[in-house]
Amino acid sequence: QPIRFTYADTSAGAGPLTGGASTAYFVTTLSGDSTVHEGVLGDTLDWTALAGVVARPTRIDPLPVGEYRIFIPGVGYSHPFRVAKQALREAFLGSVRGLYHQRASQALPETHAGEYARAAGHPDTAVQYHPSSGRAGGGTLSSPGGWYDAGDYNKYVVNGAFPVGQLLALYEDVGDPAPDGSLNIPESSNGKSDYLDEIKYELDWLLTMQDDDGGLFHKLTTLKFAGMVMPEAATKTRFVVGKSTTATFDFAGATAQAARVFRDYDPAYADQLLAAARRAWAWGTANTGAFFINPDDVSTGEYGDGNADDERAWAAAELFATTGEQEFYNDLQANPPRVRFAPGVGWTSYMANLAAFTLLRHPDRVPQEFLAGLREQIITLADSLVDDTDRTAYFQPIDAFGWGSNSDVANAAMLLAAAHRQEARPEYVAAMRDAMNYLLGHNPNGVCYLTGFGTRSPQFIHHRPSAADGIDAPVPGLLSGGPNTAQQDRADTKYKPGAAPMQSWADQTPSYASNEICLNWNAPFTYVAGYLEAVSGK
Ligand code: G3I
Ligand code: 9MR
Repeated sequence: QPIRFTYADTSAGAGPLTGGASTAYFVTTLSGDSTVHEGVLGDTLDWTALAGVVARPTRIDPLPVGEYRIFIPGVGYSHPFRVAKQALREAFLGSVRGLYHQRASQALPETHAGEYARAAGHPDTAVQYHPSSGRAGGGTLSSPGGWYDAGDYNKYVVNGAFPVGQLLALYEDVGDPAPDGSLNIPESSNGKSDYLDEIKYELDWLLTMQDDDGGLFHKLTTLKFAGMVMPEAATKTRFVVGKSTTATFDFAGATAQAARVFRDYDPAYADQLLAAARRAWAWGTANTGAFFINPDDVSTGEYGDGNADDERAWAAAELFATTGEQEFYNDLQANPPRVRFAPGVGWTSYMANLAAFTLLRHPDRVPQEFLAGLREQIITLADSLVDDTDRTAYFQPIDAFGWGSNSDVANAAMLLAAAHRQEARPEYVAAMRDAMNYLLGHNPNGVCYLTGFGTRSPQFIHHRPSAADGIDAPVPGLLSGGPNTAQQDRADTKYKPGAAPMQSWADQTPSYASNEICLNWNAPFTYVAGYLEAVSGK
């Protein structure tokens, strides 16, 4: 297996180097006692260039496994960095364990959660129906479990189903990335994949959110966001709110895909998932315009989207890949997935990409001309992303930084992986690594955005348990949203004045617009880390 550089965790504080001429740099052992490589920086004498030199794996010969630093005379030493086989394995597992820490309705014992052990919160066994659900007065809903969406304690069907789809995509693309025993979760040693065990925790909850008519309630939430308290202390009344076309199609997509993936794990469960997906599909196609908007008395996450074409395409793609039935293919022809990458616009359009990934994954089922069109869309987009990583500072693929920009970086890398599965060109993997390096520290904030990993990582994420648990370090394995030029939280957050777009990030608890964590940001990170691990050495 070749050994590659990863995570050149350079310090943002170092500032530009001065001087006009080329400068020597040295890669040293951790102690600085011996030099294992030396080279010369180019004319652009700043940390961008320096980090670029070390992060581009092709530029210098691989070093033996170990820990190193970079030394520049007159500047000093970089943070230590590691050269390792399976360099991403721990971060990958950590990001999945991050989901375990998000479990609602369950106590996390010390055996699994270590110092982050906590009491159960939000039993959600008797949730009120909000009038917007169409079921007011009809008793209560039992809807326990699932993962908290983010730094808040609410549970949203759209943003539960979508990340489940991204996580299942990894399982389908590389095989089980976290077999039994690898995650130290309560289900470890039940003889089944830990990865699927963890995903099932969310699927089980999603299943409870399906109404008798097949439609999906949009979310389970308090009326307002809770204070920054531990789960068990956040006891305001929870409501089932809304019923929407987007939630329903997303649910159909995730459950139809899960029906395929969970077939070997538990055939009866797979049958249940598929039946639920079919009922959701029927409701969605009969109710195409039920777009969710927060009712006046509800101010929690909206996950609104006035266009369900991509959700519908995703649902149809999964149902078709699972069943092969013509009805779903006909729908795809009428509403083909439009592969899209739009950093800064948010997550709303990425379901179409999941549709395309799935159809390309099942070429035996899908007619060739349909596949050819999808393949071309993905290759064209991936090629432009490769160009972008060459052009942009820090070799990351985006040039607009909105809410959750780190997930845009990871979603770009998912597209690169999809292209790589079509044509195994090394530049796709190289660009994926660049994206991963950016997330793990090769960025102008000099920070590894995954909590608990790297030399410097966020300490003050907008995450209620992390803020309230009395432990200095945040819950590990959670990806900070990342730089966001819109700074919607600027009233509560002190951003660096004049920060460049890529620096528009604040490691401050109140910064919900740059430093929250979220399921649909962790999931593509998990995918990319898992994919890179799987192809490393191949
Ligand atoms: O699309 C526009 C873009 O055209 C414009 O240039 C830009 C500049 O203002 O704004 C873009 O829209 C923003 C969108 O995110 C995409 O970045 C909205 O202003 C912004 O309000 C929106 O933020 C969403 C946020 O909820 C607030 O509703 C995020 O996408 C979404 O990820 C986030 O999700 C929250 C849940 O509601 C609650 N749970 C936590 C979760 C993560 O913060
Ligand atoms: O804390 C909330 C966070 O979990 C949400 O993702 C975010 C989405 O808008 O909103 C946060 O709540 C803030 C609210 O929107 C505006 N006032 C400050 C709140 C945080 O203290």
